[in-house]
Amino acid sequence: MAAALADGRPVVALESTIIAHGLPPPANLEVGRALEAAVQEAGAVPATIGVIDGTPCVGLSDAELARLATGRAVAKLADRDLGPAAVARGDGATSVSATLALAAAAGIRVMATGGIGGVHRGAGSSWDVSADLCALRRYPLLVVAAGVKSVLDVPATVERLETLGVPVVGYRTHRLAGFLVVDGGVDLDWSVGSPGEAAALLRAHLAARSDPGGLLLANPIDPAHALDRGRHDRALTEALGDLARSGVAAKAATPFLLAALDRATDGASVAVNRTLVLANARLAAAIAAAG
Ligand code: PSU
Ligand code: MN
Repeated sequence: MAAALADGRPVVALESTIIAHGLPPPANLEVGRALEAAVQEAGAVPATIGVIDGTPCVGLSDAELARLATGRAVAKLADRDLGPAAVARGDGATSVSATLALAAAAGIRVMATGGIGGVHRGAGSSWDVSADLCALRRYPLLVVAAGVKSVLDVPATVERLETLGVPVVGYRTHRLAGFLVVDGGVDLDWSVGSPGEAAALLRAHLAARSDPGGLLLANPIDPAHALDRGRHDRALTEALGDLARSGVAAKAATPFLLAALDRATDGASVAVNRTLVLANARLAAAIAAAG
């Protein structure tokens, strides 16, 4: 991976929290491997990022990926956790924010995930806003995601991204992608239509400001594979009810909600999540290759 970067070959960063905490076993390891294969097939080098025995790894081996997918004591790491995790010498899966921090330090400019974190419902009193948002402000990468996870307060997340100065650009659409469903319910000012245009967007973004930070490219799921809107909304109501009754909060909230959606849809949400994250990895690879 380091050699690939040094040679100027296209590299795509992939996160490991979606593997360790976002998807159930055994689908999680299978998806982790499929993401790397998808990036390779699309002409780029995958760098799945995580922390092994406290050491950040930009480009996990297959054994390390399996360790994060199956381990019991794998911490969920945001960017602020990287120092403490190094001292504790434990294993950790990197969320979008920690993945961006390590990818930026390695010189990677493109990353893929499923749906980014953001403002949680009820954040007006809980103040639960994902570190993903400040990380998008901070680290100069283009992040391909199917928008914002639909369990969140999506319009509030879009407002925060505006305040933070993070561009949100639709891929072949002027509507925000809706994670498991096609439409996220928010109009976007900007759109690009091809990997080449997205690569040009990244270059222009990095050139336009002295301290550019990142940008979000929102890639909607193929309508043929999306979760049916009614089924999604019913499952979401159930999942949010489960969360409220459970008392689960803070960093456990997102994994809890994704698992609750999985239960409420008899596994359909996991299949859709797999499809959209693979599509994002393919698009990210095409953008990196076009850059
Ligand atoms: N996208 C997915 N599934 C996931 C995530 C993203 O399709 O599990 C993870 C990412 O690692 C993201 C995290 O950074 O969820 C957000 O967690 P929180 O809301 O606690 O910041
Ligand atoms: Mn949080």
